[in-house]
Amino acid sequence: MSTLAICPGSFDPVTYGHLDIIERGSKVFDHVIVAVFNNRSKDPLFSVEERMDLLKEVTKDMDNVTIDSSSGLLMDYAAEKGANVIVRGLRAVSDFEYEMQITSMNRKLNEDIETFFVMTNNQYSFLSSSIVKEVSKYEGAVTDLVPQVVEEALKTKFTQQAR
Ligand code: COD
Repeated sequence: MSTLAICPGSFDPVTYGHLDIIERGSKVFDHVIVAVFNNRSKDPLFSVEERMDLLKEVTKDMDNVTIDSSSGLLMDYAAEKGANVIVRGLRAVSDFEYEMQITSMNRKLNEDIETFFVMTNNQYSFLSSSIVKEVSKYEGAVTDLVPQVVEEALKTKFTQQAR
């Protein structure tokens, strides 16, 4: 049986932490769809299209990874795609409670789709899109945290906002 995994998230914007999880997932599962969800409770910096474009650029060398988006329920999306796995990253113990909550809910919604957790590389355990945006907003260097194309997109976005 071939395995199709969904790696869902906000990716606002994609960081090296996200890439670490996507890459690890792509080595284990036959195909990975990275799905950008339009989370209405968050106020995103980048549009869904901008986030997808950045993801496409930074995953272009991963042959079994594709980028998509959705604005519905994750489990409906996964079932529609015929996925058997959800891949989520774990940074620290602080992620655990939130992940346990959404995984339990997701399992109630569809118990045929399993969630797999991947522990990030230690060097990214503190890294989040929010931290990257905060540092970049005040013109701090985020070179070690995001790919160059993302760093440039952040600079452009904050310059536009300052006008
Ligand atoms: N190292 C490792 N993993 C990381 C790192 C890092 N430094 N940073 C982020 N990650 C992982 C996260 O753990 C997550 O697995 C993934 O990367 C994406 O992270 P984010 O922060 O971009 O995305 P989230 O966590 O905000 O995404 C939330 C969803 C969009 C998946 C969620 O809101 C959702 O499922 N929405 C759809 C609606 C739905 O079905 N809701 C019901 C859920 S009960």
